[in-house]
Amino acid sequence: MATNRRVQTLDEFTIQQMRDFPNATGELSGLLRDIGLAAKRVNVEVNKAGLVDILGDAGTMNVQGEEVKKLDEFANNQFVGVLRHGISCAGIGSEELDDIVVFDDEISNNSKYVCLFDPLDGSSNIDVNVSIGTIFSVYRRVSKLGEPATQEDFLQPGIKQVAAGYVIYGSSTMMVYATRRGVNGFTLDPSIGEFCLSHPDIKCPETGRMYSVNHGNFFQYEEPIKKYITACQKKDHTNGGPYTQRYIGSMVADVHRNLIKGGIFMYPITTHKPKGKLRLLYECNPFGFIVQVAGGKATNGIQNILEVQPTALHQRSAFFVGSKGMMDELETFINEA
Ligand code: AHM
Repeated sequence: MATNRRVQTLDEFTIQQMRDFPNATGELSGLLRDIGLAAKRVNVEVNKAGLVDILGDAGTMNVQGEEVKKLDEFANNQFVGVLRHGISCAGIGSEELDDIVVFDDEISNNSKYVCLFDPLDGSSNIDVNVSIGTIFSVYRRVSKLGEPATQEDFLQPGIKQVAAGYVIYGSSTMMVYATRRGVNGFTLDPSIGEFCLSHPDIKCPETGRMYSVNHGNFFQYEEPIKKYITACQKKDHTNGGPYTQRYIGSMVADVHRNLIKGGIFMYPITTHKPKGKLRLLYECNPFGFIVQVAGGKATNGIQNILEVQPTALHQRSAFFVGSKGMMDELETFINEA
């Protein structure tokens, strides 16, 4: 079979990017490679999730007599494991763990970066075969090199991210990551077990026609949000008809679709969740960074999400993210109020 296009793998791509910076140490490329490796391992298990009934429920023994781990626990262990054994990461924060984990050894203490991640977001969707994902975020340490990483390294505003990305375990498995230079998407080619560049230089469409929000919470939202959602529904044929509502309840899948096709994703505060549901460090900041690098916008309803100074690892936040035009529209409703 003749191929007329040279496929570029994730490793080749990150190394090529590194070559543009003669002083680069390759640590970031190494970190992204480690994340890609953990993602491939998680992907294998996610693909087997439908077999859980025949292989054994989480927490039970499977037919081989091995204990079946919950997938989110498995995913967490994979990411912690590869980053601990790699040479590019001084410590991690995970949505699954109460505290940061500092890799206090000579090599890790000399690593420039720390990494925050949600190892398996939307995991309640696994049982019904809906796409789920991993979200990650990379910061340059502010603590002294040569010493163990500290909490301060993790509590930096999102604007300080060096890179952020996500892996979507969907109809195909993709890794999308952003640095300040751009957003690029890689699809896993199962025949060679490599992520291959499939979506170079992703740009979020200037505007879109899809809004993603949990409609069941409508009556719990604040007035400007209710008004904006109603306006999305009331658009008539003179302005292209009503917007389409799309909400899977798996943020990685919802934001990925809106990033590619244009749209807005909202998780506002509700009367039951007055601080919001999503986590600032593990969910909002990485997506805020990716979408803004791609030309979109992301806020907590008041300010750019990336400017919020975090005060706690598991801090929650309201979150609005998407195409610039739709975010501007939403802001007019918020500002009027
Ligand atoms: P999780 O951390 O329990 O998986 O929750 C995060 C998920 C997001 O992926 C998704 O956008 C949101 O929760 C859906 O919440 P809701 O069911 O309240 O609409």
